[in-house]
Amino acid sequence: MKEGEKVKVKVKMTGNSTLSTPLVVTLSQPAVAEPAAESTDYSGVPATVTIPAGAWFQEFEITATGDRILEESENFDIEATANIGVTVSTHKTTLTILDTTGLNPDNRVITLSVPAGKETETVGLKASLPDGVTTEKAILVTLDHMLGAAGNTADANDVVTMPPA
Ligand SMILES: [Ca+2]
Ligand SMILES: [Ca+2]
Repeated sequence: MKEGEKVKVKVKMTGNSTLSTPLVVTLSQPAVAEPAAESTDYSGVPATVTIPAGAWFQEFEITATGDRILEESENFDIEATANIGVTVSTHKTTLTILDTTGLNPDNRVITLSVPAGKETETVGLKASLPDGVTTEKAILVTLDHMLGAAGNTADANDVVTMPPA
């Protein structure tokens, strides 16, 4: 599922024979390995669902949170447990939330800005993501000094410290 999207989840009995009495199914979300979705990344998973008498499934809807956070595609598990007679039946399924923030190339632009500095002044160089976009993991920005490039009228002798490449 993509961020901002809703998906219907069906909790169903194997086979398609209908139930004579309602069946309460407990839903839990066991921890998963990284990259794991946090609880803020999606909503709509109820603690229980009841498959009504005369039916063999029940549905609910999960919404993946739309955000402006650059992150990995993240997983979460839903485990369904029900007591069917004397048997405890368990089934686990994995859902993946696709990070649409990072799929949009406009959100992956790094802008370098540096104020004009007079000789003897120290100026700070800032690398930034587009307005409102944040990242869940650190982004390593590699700098190329481009010494000698056309248009570069200063050279390494004009600065005391160079930003690390
Ligand atoms: Ca996340
Ligand atoms: Ca995102």
